[in-house]
Amino acid sequence: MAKILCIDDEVGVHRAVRQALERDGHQVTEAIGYVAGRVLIEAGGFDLALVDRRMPDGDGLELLALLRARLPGCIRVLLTGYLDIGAVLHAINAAEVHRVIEKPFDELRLRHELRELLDDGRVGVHALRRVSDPLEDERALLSGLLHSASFRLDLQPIITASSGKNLGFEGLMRSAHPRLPRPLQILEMAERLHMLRTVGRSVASRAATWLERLPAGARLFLNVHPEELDDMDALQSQLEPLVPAASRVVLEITGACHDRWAEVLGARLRRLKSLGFSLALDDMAAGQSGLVLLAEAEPEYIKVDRSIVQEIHTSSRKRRLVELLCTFANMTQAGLIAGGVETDEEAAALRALGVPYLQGYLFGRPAAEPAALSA
Ligand code: G
Ligand code: MN
Repeated sequence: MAKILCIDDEVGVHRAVRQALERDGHQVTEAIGYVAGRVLIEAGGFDLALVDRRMPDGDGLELLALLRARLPGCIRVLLTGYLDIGAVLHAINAAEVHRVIEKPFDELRLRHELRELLDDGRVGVHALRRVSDPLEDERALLSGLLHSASFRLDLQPIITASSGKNLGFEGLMRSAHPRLPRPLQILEMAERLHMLRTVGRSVASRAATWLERLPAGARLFLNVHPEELDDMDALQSQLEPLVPAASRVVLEITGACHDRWAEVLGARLRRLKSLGFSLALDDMAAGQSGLVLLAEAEPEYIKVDRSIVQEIHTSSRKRRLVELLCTFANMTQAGLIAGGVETDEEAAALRALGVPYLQGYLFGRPAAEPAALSA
């Protein structure tokens, strides 16, 4: 924590400085104008001073000279709206200022500059340690990853059971980042930092690129995070790059966790449909509220969860359940997709039950360059 003196005639500047620096745990003392500043400098006890160049009742450069004489250990920063080159150069040459910050400044930049100054032993302040903001470091890490090539949208094929042809692909996030290798880690971090939208935008832009490459008839299935449905305006703007190709895009809504707003869900999902997107109900049978969604969402596709598909050939109850879903899907003109198919036995049992679409490692893992596209 550093004791910071801010001398400026504008109340708005004080507010911005206080807001920025108190976040880093600093104690900010305000002086409105030259005269008030002079009094506080005489009183002393500051580690760093921010001084405005031009104030109605006096010149900030004079105060900087005074600071240097009275409080030589105090770091001196000149705030100036007009880059008054001559006077500023003079001040720097006379070693009256350590740094010049031009107004208006943004909060992050101010914090960054002051941290550098407070960290820098050469300006004579040894007692101060950098107070780092772990949240900000994490935000920078995540944002860096999302904008880099280490963050990918890999594609896994979904095939038509009868012909073996591709219905399309599900886009799945993948990361090559050593600190955040798993998609779930990325989502958890994004949730915590309120950055799900940044993730969504990054996925949408990669999806738009894929749509340019996929065969015209192929569908692209994309997972929508439940929290994204809380703010439909934000979701719509996030999906904007995909709207021109919306008829080829299927948004997967998970059936696992929508209890808290089942009543409003229908209207929200209709809005996505009105933009031209199709819907798939994901993780059917894995969560607790899938049935409500089957009624509310009127999905074009229903995806049966891996937990039901696994070892289905050995369980008559699992087969009866899939049979039931097959009937429901047929009656509502929805396509049933069985996910997580790993073995020939599972695939054979699903085909025998009449499941029209299959997805799983047996047919292809999520890949950065799916075989079906290079063929
Ligand atoms: O819930 P959702 O269907 O979106 O989950 C997709 C996840 O399931 C992805 O992480 C994908 O890699 C994984 N997955 C896809 N196919 C299989 C499979 O055949 N077996 C297993 N264990 N996981 C799979
Ligand atoms: Mn999915």
